Amino acid sequence: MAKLMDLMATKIPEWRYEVKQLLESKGDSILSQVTVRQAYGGMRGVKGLTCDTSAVSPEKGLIIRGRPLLEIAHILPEEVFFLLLTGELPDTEGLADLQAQLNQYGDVPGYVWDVLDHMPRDSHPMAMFNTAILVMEKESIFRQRYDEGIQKQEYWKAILEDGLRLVAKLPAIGAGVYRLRFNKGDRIPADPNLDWGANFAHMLGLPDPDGKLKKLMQLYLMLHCDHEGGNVSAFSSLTVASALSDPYYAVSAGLNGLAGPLHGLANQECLKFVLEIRDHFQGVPSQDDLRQFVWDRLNSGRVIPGYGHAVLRCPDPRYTAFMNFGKENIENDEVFDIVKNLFEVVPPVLKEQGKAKNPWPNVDAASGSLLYHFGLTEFSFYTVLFSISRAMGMVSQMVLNRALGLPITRPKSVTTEWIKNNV
Ligand code: HAX
Repeated sequence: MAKLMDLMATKIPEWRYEVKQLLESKGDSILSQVTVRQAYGGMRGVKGLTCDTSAVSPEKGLIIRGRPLLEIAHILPEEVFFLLLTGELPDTEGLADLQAQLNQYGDVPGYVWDVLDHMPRDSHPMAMFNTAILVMEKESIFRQRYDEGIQKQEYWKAILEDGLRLVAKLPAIGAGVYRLRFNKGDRIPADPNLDWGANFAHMLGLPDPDGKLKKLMQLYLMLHCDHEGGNVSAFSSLTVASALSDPYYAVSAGLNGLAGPLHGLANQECLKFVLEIRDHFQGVPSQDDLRQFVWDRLNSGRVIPGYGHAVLRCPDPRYTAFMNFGKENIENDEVFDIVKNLFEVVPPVLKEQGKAKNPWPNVDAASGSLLYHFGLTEFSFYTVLFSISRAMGMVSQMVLNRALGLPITRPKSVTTEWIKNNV
């Protein structure tokens, strides 16, 4: 971590200076106006917060620190974590240093397993995962240093210390939840010779004779790392963090938002939908049958999981990266074939229906079929995978927000009466 911390310590004064200059020269300039529709519409499109780790372009999708996703889809999750935090990819030494830290901090306190052991056996894996994070709050270095009177300028360092310790433990917690919740037997210890993503695959304990599950996990954990600051999970966690609640509280809060079916849980819903299609047609349906099935679902008032997005207006590059992996590594698989065919069928149907502003697939449309192919078939677990990765983005954003000294989040709400009288 020394390298990461040192690099950030050299960059943060520059970033602070840049923001100070902007505030001085342009502090009162208008970023965006808010309409009544937006106030009732989830603040969609309102430009009211900043995020420097990543940006989502409607036409190009995720751009991490200026790098379009598909240009860096091959890098390891640890590398993207370094990139999110510093704006630079690590050199060999920086990567080795970060990996050594993650290995060192990877052990999960025994009381976490005691708590999880006592949760009802039918608890959702996300409830178990988020409980594990919250129960570790007593480990927070930030809270301890805050109580001792740490200077505001130094907050980010303690947040980063907490964030690294937390991120380091998430693969072991995720794999532990998997083995406990789905009766897979004892937990499997980490292998110190493996990287963060491969270790997660190893601790799941699924057969992986050709190492493809490890490769898929590295890709999965890289692709889900961040999606700017306004999505439900990022915004929730940053709001909680802005009250100076420590990263254990704040990451858990964000992930509780990720557990909703319109957000991260869509990956579980999406595979459920694809399996429903396979079972209904006893295999891969014709394009015509598939089109009718999609229409029937829409007409019954349900959404097509994995399609549409609040910001994107193009196929999600994360979907494209997953499909590229699938096309290279999967043959003769009904579930993956249905996912491929849905791409041909769903966008024209959504366009014809005319409601969804974005008819294209999002990240969740493809990921489940790949996990399913490589033996991870318990789809209620899928959002935990998403969470392990997304925690890197949340931590990076909260470190930067504290480094820039951003204040507590507090937008203003108005009553319907106020709108009637004042607009
Ligand atoms: N199927 C059917 N209808 C859809 C749709 C879809 N996939 N996507 C949007 N619509 C409908 C909306 O329900 C809305 O209908 P009403 O006016 O009747 O409420 C209308 O089209 C306009 O919605 P929108 O402005 O295009 O989309 P929103 O910004 O409101 O919502 C969602 C974006 C992602 C929530 C939405 O597209 C959706 O529900 N998709 C299916 C679920 C899904 O895949 N979620 C995962 C998103 C990615 C993510 O965050 N992963 O974590």
